[in-house]
Amino acid sequence: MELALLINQFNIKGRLVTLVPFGNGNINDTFLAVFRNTFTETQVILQRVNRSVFTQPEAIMRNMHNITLHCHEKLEADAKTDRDDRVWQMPRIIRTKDGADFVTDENGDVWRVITRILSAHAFDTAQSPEHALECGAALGHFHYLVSDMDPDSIQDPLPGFHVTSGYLAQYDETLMCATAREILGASMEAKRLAKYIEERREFAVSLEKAEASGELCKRMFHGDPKVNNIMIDDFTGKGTAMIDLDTVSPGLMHVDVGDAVRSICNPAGEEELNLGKVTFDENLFLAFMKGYLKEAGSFMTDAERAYLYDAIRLLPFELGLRFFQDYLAGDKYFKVRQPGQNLNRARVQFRLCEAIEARERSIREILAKL
Ligand code: GN1
Ligand code: MG
Repeated sequence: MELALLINQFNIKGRLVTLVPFGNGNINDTFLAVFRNTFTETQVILQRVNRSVFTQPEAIMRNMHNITLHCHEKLEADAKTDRDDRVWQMPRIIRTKDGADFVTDENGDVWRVITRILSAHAFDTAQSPEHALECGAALGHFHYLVSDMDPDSIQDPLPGFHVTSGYLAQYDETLMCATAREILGASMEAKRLAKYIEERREFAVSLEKAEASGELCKRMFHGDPKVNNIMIDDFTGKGTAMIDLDTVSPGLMHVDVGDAVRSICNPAGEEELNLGKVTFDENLFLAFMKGYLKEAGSFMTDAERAYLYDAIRLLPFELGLRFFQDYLAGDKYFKVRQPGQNLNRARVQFRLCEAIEARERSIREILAKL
C-alpha cells in the first residue's frame, strides 16, 4: 500500500505535505510525516514494525499501549507538583480513525503512528559531558517511571534478548554452517574477532549467574537505551524523553546502564571505520553516571552497584557478538547499507570492550566514589 494512503488511515488533523525516511534505527522502518492546515502543523512518526525481529508485532503494540498509559498518567500527576525545571515527555500512540492502535497492511506488516517529541533531538554520539549527564538523567528518570509497572502487563517482546549465553549458542550454531565458516576463513580480521570471543566465554555469563543465584533481580528496563534513543531539548539542552519503547520489559537495570554507557562513552560512535578513534571516555562516563544516579540512585541496591563494572564490560561484548554472528549468517537481523558493515560494527564494539578492560581499575574507582 502507498505510504500516503496508509498514514491517512490514522486520525491526524490537516493535509499530508511531507513523508520522508527518518532516523538511523537498525531494525524498524521509520518515517517523518508532516501535516499542515491553514494555521499550524503536526509532525508525527510513522513506523513499520520489523516482523522478522518482532515476530508478534501485535504484542509489541499491546505492550506499547500499556507502557505509555502507565507512564503518561504518572508524568501528568508529577507535572502538577513537580518543581523540576523541565518537562519530561514520552511519545503517544496516535490511533486510527477507527480507534485502533495500528494498521495491518496487505502483507501482514504492522504500521503505527506516534507523536514526535518536538523541539528536541537525539544524537548518534555524545556531544559533551553535559549531554552525557542528561542522557543519564533521562535513563534514570525512565527507570523511575516504569519502576512500579506491573511486569505481567508486558508480553516478552524478544525472548532471549540480552541473554548473552543465548547469543553464544546462536553464534556456535551459525559456525556449524559451511557458508559462515567460509566467510570466517576468508578474513584475518574475522578470525581475530572469533578468537576474541573464545577468550571471553566464561565472563560472558557473569550477570546470568548472579541472576540465577538471586543476587540480582529483574525490574522493568528499556532494553535499548543507546544515545540516539534519548531526546534532548533543543532550547535547554536537557534530557526530555526516552524513545524506542519496543523492548521495554522485565530485565536487569545493569543491562540498560551497560548499553547506554557503551554508546555514550565511545565518542567515535558505532559505525567508526578507524579503530584508533574508538575509546572509552572516562569524563563522559562520570557525567553519565552522575546524571543516572541523581534520578535512580535511591532505588539501586548494593548488589546492583557491585555488578555495574561487569555490565559495562559485557554490553559492548554482547553487541559485538550479535553483529559478528549476523555478519557470518549473512546480515539477516541488523540492517546494512554496505557489505561488511556488521563486521565493522563488531570490530568497534570489541575494541571498546578492550578499552574498558584496560581501564578496569579506574572505572571501578569512579564507581566506588559515586
Ligand atoms: C538495534 O533499532 P535500534 O537501532 O534502536 C538493536 C539494539 C542494538 C542497536 C545497536 C531490537 O537498535 O539491541 O543495541 O541496534 N535493537 C534490537 O545499534 O535488536
Ligand atoms: Mg530499537
